[in-house]
Amino acid sequence: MSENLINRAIDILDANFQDGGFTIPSKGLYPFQWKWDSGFIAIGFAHYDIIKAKTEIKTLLEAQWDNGFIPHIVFHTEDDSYFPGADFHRSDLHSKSSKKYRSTGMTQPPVTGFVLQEMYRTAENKEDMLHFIKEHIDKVYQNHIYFYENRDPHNEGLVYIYHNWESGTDNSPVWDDIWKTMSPPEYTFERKDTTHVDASQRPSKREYDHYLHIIEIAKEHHYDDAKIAELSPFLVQDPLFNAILIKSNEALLGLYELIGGHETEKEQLQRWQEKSISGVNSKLFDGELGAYVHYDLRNNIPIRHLSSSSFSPLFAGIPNQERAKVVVQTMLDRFGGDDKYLCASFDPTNERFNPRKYWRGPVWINMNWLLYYGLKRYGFMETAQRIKDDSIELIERDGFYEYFDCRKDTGEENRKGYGGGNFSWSAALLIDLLK
Ligand code: 9WN
Repeated sequence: MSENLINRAIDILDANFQDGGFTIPSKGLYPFQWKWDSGFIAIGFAHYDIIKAKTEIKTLLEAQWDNGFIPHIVFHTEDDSYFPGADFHRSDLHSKSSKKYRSTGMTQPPVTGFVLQEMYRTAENKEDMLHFIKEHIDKVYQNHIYFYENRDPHNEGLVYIYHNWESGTDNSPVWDDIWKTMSPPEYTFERKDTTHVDASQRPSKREYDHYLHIIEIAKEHHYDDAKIAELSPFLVQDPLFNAILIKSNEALLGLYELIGGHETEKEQLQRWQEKSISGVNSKLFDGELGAYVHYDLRNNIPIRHLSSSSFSPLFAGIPNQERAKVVVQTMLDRFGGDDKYLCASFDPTNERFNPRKYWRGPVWINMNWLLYYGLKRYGFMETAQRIKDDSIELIERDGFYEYFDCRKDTGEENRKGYGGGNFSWSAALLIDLLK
């Protein structure tokens, strides 16, 4: 039976792989290459088609800017079925943007470091994979330099995101308090997402006004990082983004060790690690809530809500064992009732929770995958197994959706899968969980 599921997943990934050497997240809804999707997809490919896995990462890194930045969407093709597209984002405004590929001027969680490590772990031909890693690792390291040099204005070891799309958790209720501090114009534009997916499962028009407004401000300043840090109404230190950076630092350290030499890079990575781990623990851990929270750097205030991102530091080994126990207990108490699948993207006990709306409650397979490895890392084997079983059960029941209802009994209909169908990272990470 798991063979059957794996075969279905392979069919989806192969169908979503494009001639240009990249994989779309979901046909219709997302027609380009996305940064963190690309990484998760490569992890899946590595299990059965190492050439596609390598191509995916190579293509992404080809779109890197001269300052080390890797954009969140690379617009490889002309396609007006997605909004906002290349003409809106105008990456050409930045003097160091890629001359070859049009892209957005924002990024996404820096998964590529740990993805290279996962590809090495999975590859049968280690020598060949090490050769590939040697060719590409410096670009990933440059991407980390970009973050530490441009996104940490107070030198705290914590990098900021300047847009909710950079978090990957687009319409999380965590941002609601920030939207209250802004009053963007009511833009006129044509949404495309709601032609593919029921509007009740997507962000609202007003939320999109906020999303576009932040980009307009960044564009006015030609995507200059210093100006963005000074002026963006959205400036957040995100525990998920920082945990992923830390996990990728750790992976780069291990890979440079394997390659040999590279003392300067290793020392730098070590210094970043110490600073960032202590930064996340001292600034983003909320003792009362028993987990990590976001920090609003623009308004200098912690955003005291629990989301699946609150537990993601487990993935990067950030808490000590004692604190990890507290974090897992919080997850089980607030998100883990017998009536629920793990792990809701937002606190089910909070009034802002919505089990069908995107990042406001549904279960996401990429988050479950991170949490699974995080739980295993600390030896919470029972909870790790539960999160793995829940992920498989949801996909098996309803298919390879983008996100799923966390309630075992929805009380109305029994459907649990929402958003885009035949979703690439759900397929890719399921392969990894089952292999
Ligand atoms: C904006 C591609 C991306 C994911 C994000 C997810 C969604 C885009 C959108 O789709 O965001 O980046 O248009 O809604 O939230 O995590 O990378 O799958």
